[in-house]
Amino acid sequence: MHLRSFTASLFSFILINLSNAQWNTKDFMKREHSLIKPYYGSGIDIPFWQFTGNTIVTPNHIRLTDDSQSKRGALWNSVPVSVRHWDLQVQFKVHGKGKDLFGDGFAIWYAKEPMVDGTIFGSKDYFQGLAIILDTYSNHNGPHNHQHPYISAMINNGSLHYDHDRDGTHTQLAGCEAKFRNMDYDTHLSVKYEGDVLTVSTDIENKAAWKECFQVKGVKLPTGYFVGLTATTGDLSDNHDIMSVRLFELDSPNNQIDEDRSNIVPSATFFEPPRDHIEDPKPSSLSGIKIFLLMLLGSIAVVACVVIGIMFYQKHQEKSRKRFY
Ligand SMILES: *[C@@H]1O[C@H](CO)[C@@H](O)[C@H](O)[C@H]1NC(C)=O
Ligand SMILES: [Ca+2]
Repeated sequence: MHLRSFTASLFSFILINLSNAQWNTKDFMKREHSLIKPYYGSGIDIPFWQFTGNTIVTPNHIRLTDDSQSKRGALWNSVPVSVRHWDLQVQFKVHGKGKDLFGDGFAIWYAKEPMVDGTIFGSKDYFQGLAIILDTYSNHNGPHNHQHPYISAMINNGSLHYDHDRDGTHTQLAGCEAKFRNMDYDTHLSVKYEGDVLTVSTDIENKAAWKECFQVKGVKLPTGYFVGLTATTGDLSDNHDIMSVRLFELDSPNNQIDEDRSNIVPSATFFEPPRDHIEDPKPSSLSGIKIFLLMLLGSIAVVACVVIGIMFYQKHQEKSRKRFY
């Protein structure tokens, strides 16, 4: 064990015992990737962070969009993350006037290119990296396998397009429903990347505890990407507020020596089966046997009709004859 991690373990052991068994990771927090109150340093800049679009900084939150139409805001960390294993914890608040109609949502990024305007909740499509999307509005016109708001993860090496019409479901790794909107209390999300395992958890029920949303293994992300938060409104709107961002460095699992990840391409081994491929009606779904049986039934019906018709006609003819003679 390294001296540093030994000291860290010892320190956390003491902290756990001192603070009444409450896990306190403050000492692993990477200040250069975190955003906590007060946001401003000595000047008008937020140290380590850049923002753009309609983003507004107030003493209590950073508002990516307000509750009005066609807004777009972004907040990006200006220092690339060199830490290999991390836990990114975001305290946020999504709220607005809308009771049934609101949108569009926001995204948490670990991406190669920060501060690039685009169509995926305020950042670029065909991105490289990881997107955690908190989608509050269902753009899909058909039946849904899930409710909104919906949290999902997407890994991209620059080749995949996020399809809003299907709410990104055919490129997502995994997702979960999460009712995080219009809460009176604080809502939190954790994106943990440890080993090659991505775990997204929420704390949206005011229980001060993480609840797993999903976990995906086989996720490979390079070091040196940027943390970002972006949001958009369209015809529908919401306030998308960020209260704090904290990035904690985690020890490597099993204390292994980590391979160099600075030059790899983002990839994921497991994808969810695309929803729409299941729903789309298949024109050739009638098997041969079924078609044969249907045709057989049809011909029996036709024959029966003809036979009944002939019988009816003969009866009629007989009747006519009787009447004549
Ligand atoms: C990028 O991802 C796509 C789709 O997952 C895959 O087909 C392609 O081979 C990947 N390209 C690279 C360079 O990894
Ligand atoms: Ca959507």
